[in-house]
Amino acid sequence: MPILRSVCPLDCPDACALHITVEDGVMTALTGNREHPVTQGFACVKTHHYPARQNHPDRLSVPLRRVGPKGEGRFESVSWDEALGEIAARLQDVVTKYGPESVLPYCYAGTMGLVERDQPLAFFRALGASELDQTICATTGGAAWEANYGPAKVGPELEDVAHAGFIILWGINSLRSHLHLTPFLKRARAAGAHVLHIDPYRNETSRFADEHWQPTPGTDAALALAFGHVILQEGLEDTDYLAAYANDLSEYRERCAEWTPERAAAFCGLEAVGAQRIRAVARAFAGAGAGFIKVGYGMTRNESGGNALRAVTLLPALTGAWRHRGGGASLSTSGSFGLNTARYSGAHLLKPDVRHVNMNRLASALEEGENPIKSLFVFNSNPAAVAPDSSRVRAGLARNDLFTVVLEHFQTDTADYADFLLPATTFLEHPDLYTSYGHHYLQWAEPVVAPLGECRPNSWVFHELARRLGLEDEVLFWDAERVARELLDSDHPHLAGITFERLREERSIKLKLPEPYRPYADGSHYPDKKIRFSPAPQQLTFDEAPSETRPLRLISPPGPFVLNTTMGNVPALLKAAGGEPQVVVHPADAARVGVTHGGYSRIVSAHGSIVRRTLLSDAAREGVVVALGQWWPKLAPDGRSLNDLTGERLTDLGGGSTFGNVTVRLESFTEAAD
Ligand SMILES: Nc1nc2c(c(=O)[nH]1)N[C@H]1C(S)=C(S)[C@@H](COP(=O)(O)OP(=O)(O)OC[C@H]3O[C@@H](n4cnc5c(=O)[nH]c(N)nc54)[C@H](O)[C@@H]3O)O[C@H]1N2
Ligand SMILES: Nc1nc2c(c(=O)[nH]1)N[C@H]1C(S)=C(S)[C@@H](COP(=O)(O)OP(=O)(O)OC[C@H]3O[C@@H](n4cnc5c(=O)[nH]c(N)nc54)[C@H](O)[C@@H]3O)O[C@H]1N2
Ligand SMILES: [Mo]
Repeated sequence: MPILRSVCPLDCPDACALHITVEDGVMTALTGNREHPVTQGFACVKTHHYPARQNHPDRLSVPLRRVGPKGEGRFESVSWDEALGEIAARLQDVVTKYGPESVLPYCYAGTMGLVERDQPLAFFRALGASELDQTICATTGGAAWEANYGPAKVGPELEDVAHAGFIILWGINSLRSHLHLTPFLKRARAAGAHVLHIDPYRNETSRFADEHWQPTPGTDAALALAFGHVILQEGLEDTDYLAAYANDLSEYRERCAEWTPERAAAFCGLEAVGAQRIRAVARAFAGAGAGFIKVGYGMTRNESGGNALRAVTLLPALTGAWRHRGGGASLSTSGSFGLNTARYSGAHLLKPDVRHVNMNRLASALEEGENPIKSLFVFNSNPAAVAPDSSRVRAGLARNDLFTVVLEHFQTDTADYADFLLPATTFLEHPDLYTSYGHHYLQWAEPVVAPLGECRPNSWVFHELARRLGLEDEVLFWDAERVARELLDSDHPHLAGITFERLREERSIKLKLPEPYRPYADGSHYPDKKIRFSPAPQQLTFDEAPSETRPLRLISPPGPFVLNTTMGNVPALLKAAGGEPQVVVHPADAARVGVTHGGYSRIVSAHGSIVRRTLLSDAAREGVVVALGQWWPKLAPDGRSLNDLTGERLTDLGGGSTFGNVTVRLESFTEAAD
């Protein structure tokens, strides 16, 4: 029975090296590659169930054309030739009548493989379509990181976390969203490191940690500045490191002075932790030398999110932790790969003055108005579920004058609105190149099974359309190997000696990093090497704050058993996740409105309302409603998306999404009453 190599394509920092069992041409099992230093032989529960997704009876296998009204999801099968011919003609018609900027691609991270992920954007850039700003997830964190440390998000080696002396898992449920960090946390702990988890929701990672603090969401900047307060007040900062590599510290000192531990404890809702413990942790972090903070994206999804991430990730610069192996902070390792992206995804074809659409504002871009989008191409994404203000997104998708093409594995809620629904291959059926945002291995995967039915890679579809529209740049027609060779054609030192031939043979190659790799030991990556303490980060106040009508804040962390909505129709995973979407509410908040454990409640925000089964637990802190994971709206009891509750407001930095900003009220719900 052949065991074949592949790479997990899901949007997760771990980018696991996989072993796939194929029997009679069918994938039957999957495990982590034992030889891979990060994957270490195990896959997470989601990926472990990928065979059930791959062989799902509902996989799309032929091109489809809409027959019923938009949103109803009724289609007839057509040949590829007919589908592509008609799509090209209608696209050409839209471009002629309304101009190319009336066309918008909507894509994100359904696959992290670079060939099938963003390379198709070359087609849209050549066309002169509106440019999608891919802001739904990581841009606030990225902008904040780069504001402190200069170009590119880089971080210490995952493996070096084993050397950390004091670890803060700050706003990350790493046991679920970054599972392969765990062995290194355990090693650090065995060597004496203390692990503190800072998260408003008590989850698997809180139970793993030695200590858990449960702050009010959106207050992280205040807490980080209070740590700074103690460190500066007690002279625990690394004066040599700061003298060499900090820009002006004076404003930062003033900010920290304002945030006494007492004030922060009260502001952050950490009365139970107390100012003394905040002081003790600041001392221990500074005293550990190799203090390490793993930051998640959760803290960035609100109005003060960029400032929060800046304040938190300046702490290892303040203490000089970057000088020590295993010390520092890590948001992402994605900037370490040094690939040549000059022409990747047609970057060179992007017109400087073309219209940009922030993907968090799809609802508005689709609204009839001055120049609404007239043609939408969706691939690697499920905007009817994941994009903010989804009732308005759906209203836009329902427009009869919008020509929509969706490339998918399944008939998602978004696909229900397609004029053409095209069957896409999975990562097991097409080759691709993978970086990672959690480790430093570059990986290549070849197909391990034949495509199902008439499924085709995204790249093939856009090659065909480019040909039909007479577009000419060679980049539009690159195959996977050509894309990989181009990306590897770089003189970045981290890629020294990594050729496509080696990658095809070895499949996973570690970047050539200095040993030990301490990316900010010699300051920032700005030309002057100065880390930007100034302008100083601050705790911003929120325009959308809890009020009498909406007293609770809603957060929506990743679900343990799903990956955004990608695994959202795999029965075993849905069962493990409780069979239907749920929210967790503190018993005191529930009691006030008469909501009982296991019953349904209506959750009302400024943008909409949804009905969800409600679990009462102090795992959610008082004042906070936790909605676990993204579900297919059509599989929710009311057929609605969690994002009916969220809005288009953007963050303080990077134009990011504010999924953690929403204020809501809870009402008890009985079907009889409604
Ligand atoms: N199992 C699973 N793993 C996933 C995903 C998934 O859907 N499921 N999604 C993947 C994707 S797309 C991404 S971007 C990453 C997400 O990565 P992260 O956003 O880092 O996600 P989590 O690790 O769940 O960490 C978010 C945590 O932050 C907490 N949080 C929310 N608001 C705040 C706040 O204001 N302050 C603080 N301190 N904490 C807060 C939440 O309760 C949650 O536990 O995970 C990836 N991995
Ligand atoms: N309320 C709330 N909303 C959120 C979040 C939140 O925390 N709260 N998290 C946000 C975050 S962090 C993210 S990253 C986004 C995620 O948003 P998306 O990137 O849209 O992720 P998914 O929902 O998983 O949808 C990906 C789709 O791509 C498809 N797909 C996978 N591989 C391929 C392929 O090779 N070809 C094609 N054509 N399709 C493929 C899958 O079948 C799936 O339907 O959601 C965001 N939405
Ligand atoms: Mo994400």
